Amino acid sequence: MPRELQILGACPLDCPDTCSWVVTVRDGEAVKMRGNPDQPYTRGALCVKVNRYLEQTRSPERVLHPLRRVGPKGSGEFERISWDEALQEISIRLRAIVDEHGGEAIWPYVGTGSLGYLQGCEGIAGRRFWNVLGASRHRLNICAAAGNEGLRQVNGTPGGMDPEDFAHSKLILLWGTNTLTSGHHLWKFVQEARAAGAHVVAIDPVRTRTAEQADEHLPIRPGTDTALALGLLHVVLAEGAQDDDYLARHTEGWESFREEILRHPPARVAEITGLPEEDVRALGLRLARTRPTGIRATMGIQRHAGGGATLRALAAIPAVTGDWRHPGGGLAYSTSGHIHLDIDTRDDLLARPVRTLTMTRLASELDESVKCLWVYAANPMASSPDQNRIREKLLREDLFTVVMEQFPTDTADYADIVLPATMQTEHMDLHAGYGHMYLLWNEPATAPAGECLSTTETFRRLARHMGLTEPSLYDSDLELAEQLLSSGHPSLEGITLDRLRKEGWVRLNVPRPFLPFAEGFPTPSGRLRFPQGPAYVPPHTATASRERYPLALVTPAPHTFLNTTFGNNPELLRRSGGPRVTVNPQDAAARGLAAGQRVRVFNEHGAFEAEVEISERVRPGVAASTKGHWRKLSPGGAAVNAVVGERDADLGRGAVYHDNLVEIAPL
Ligand SMILES: Nc1nc2c(c(=O)[nH]1)N[C@H]1C(S)=C(S)[C@@H](COP(=O)(O)OP(=O)(O)OC[C@H]3O[C@@H](n4cnc5c(=O)[nH]c(N)nc54)[C@H](O)[C@@H]3O)O[C@H]1N2
Ligand SMILES: Nc1nc2c(c(=O)[nH]1)N[C@H]1C(S)=C(S)[C@@H](COP(=O)(O)OP(=O)(O)OC[C@H]3O[C@@H](n4cnc5c(=O)[nH]c(N)nc54)[C@H](O)[C@@H]3O)O[C@H]1N2
Ligand code: SF4
Ligand SMILES: [Mo]
Repeated sequence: MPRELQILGACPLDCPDTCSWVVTVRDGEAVKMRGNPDQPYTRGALCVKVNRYLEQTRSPERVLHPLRRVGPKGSGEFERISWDEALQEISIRLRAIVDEHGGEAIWPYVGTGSLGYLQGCEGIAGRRFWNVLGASRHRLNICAAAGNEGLRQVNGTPGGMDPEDFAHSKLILLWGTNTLTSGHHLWKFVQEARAAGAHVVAIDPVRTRTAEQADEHLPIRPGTDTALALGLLHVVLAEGAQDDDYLARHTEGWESFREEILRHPPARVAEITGLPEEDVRALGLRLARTRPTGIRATMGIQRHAGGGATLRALAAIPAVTGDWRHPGGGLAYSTSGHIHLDIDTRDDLLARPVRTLTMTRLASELDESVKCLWVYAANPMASSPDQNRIREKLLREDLFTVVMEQFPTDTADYADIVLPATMQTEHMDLHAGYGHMYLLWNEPATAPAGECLSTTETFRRLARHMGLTEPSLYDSDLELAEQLLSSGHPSLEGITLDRLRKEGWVRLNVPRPFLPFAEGFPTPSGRLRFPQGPAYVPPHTATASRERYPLALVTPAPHTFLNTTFGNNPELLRRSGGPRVTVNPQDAAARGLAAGQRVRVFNEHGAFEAEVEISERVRPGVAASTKGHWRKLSPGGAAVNAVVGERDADLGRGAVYHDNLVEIAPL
């Protein structure tokens, strides 16, 4: 009789949905993975990508043992070595670097490949080890830094609505978010609201699959959303629909923000946003008259010069309308602000203060002062801005590069040592969704493939090999999980590790419906702080010269990959259709482009090749491609981040992936 087990786990990927999954294990082998039907947010479905997760764990391409470079950097030529040899070589190199140059010569570059609190970027993984060595800090600003900071300034936290409460909304604004691609589990709550009569509006320069399903689509000019927010509020004030009582009791800085709103009548906003004035007015009226209105904005909308200002402006809307009082009203950006785990990275172990290096600035900050680049759960060669310059930096002979990976990525090709990493079915982890209100436990379903090790185990072994004596470097995964859950915050009351392991997922201990700001905000004064001064920060594409590079390129999430993860899955790669760029028929005609033609997309930073798609789905003056394609699997050996610049957004040093100018020409 084969022994069959059902193991509860969680999707580790950087997606708001953090699904609960069930893995069927037969005779020690994972044979089936499905979405957990009992979990209220997952409700039995994963997604087109993760439906292939088990296939990926068995991929013949997986890195299964430590590797040492034998060819030139970037060649991807490696020889197999043992873990002992790898740890020995790494120990010697790290010791020499610390002795000669100090710990700050090490850049621990962790990415978003896993959001786990044990194995991934949200938690402890490696950080105590780096503190003992005195390594530089890593600013993980690649995804949500500008928006987080903007919301902290206004609301005191990036946290907002419980996304499940969209079921109660009467008007839903899907604002710069492609729900059906980048976190589709929200859709059932949108549909519930719709069944009860809600109106759904998508605000996006691209007619995405989400925009197509919405009741209304406003094809806004990229980076101008702050102006639209002000214009909608202008109509709300003209209608006298502001909630004066809420404004008086729970906000500050209203008078000056009100003046700023009054400077943005719909006619002016129409000019900035490229939307018809009557559409701005009509949506403003709808907003004025519909309670509750729920706004969904996620990460994409902030990838502009004014990304922080945009989230500040969006946060102002429910404060003016008083929507925070009602279930289904408010703004849902990320629930991460409601997660209060105790992430004790033991910063007290640092002997002295150290510098911080910035994730999106790898191309410029990977200079001679960095002697070791240690990449884990990241694929910067494909994901980070200014790809060509990163490549040059990674070629430096005296740079010692270690990459912990599951696959031979574009980045792994530049490693001196590659360490084989476990996948989610092979290690344990603790997760919290950033698009829902649950904690999840991931129990390993199988033994690790080959000689793969988890992040936590790799750092424990390395610490032992280096003879480090700090006891907390040796805490087991279960001990770390207990520590994480021990913050004492009321939202974790009753959530024990035992319970999590047994049940797989547990809702945070918060009321339902969840009205986080009905009675005030987590700011020092307890009041929301309206933005002061000029609210609108124009995008780069509006302030830079468009003479040589006239098209505004946006590069959002692809349907078939998650960032560059799955970019090597043969079926998903086939379904993606390869690198594409979509332009409006007017822009295609001006360049003599024919549908399906191979083109070069280029600017002062570099170029990539793509197949051109000609469609009214993008507004004139805009070109749309996606992130996620691997360089080495793309025609021409370059991908979209070859044309993305290293500029910072206005707040948090956020990235500007949707705010670049390009030109397109036939190949
Ligand atoms: N399938 C899939 N899902 C993913 C990911 C993936 O790669 N693939 N990535 C994950 C990660 S890491 C993240 S951070 C999230 C990202 O997911 P989202 O937050 O949805 O962000 P994007 O896909 O970058 O952009 C969303 C939409 O915003 C539009 N947009 C771009 N600029 C503007 C603008 O200035 N104004 C407005 N109104 N709209 C604009 C784009 O056209 C796009 O349709 O998704 C996660 N989920
Ligand atoms: N043009 C453009 N570029 C973008 C964006 C955009 O909108 N446009 N979006 C940006 C955003 S939002 C993000 S979040 C970043 C993401 O950029 P990165 O953080 O670099 O994420 P990925 O590209 O998914 O690469 C993650 C890698 O981690 C590996 N991995 C997964 N789990 C583990 C693990 O447990 N251990 C180890 N050692 N490795 C693991 C995977 O195999 C994968 O190769 O990309 C950014 N890049
Ligand atoms: S990528 Fe998102 S939707 Fe897909 S399984 Fe993971 S959490 Fe769920
Ligand atoms: Mo992200």
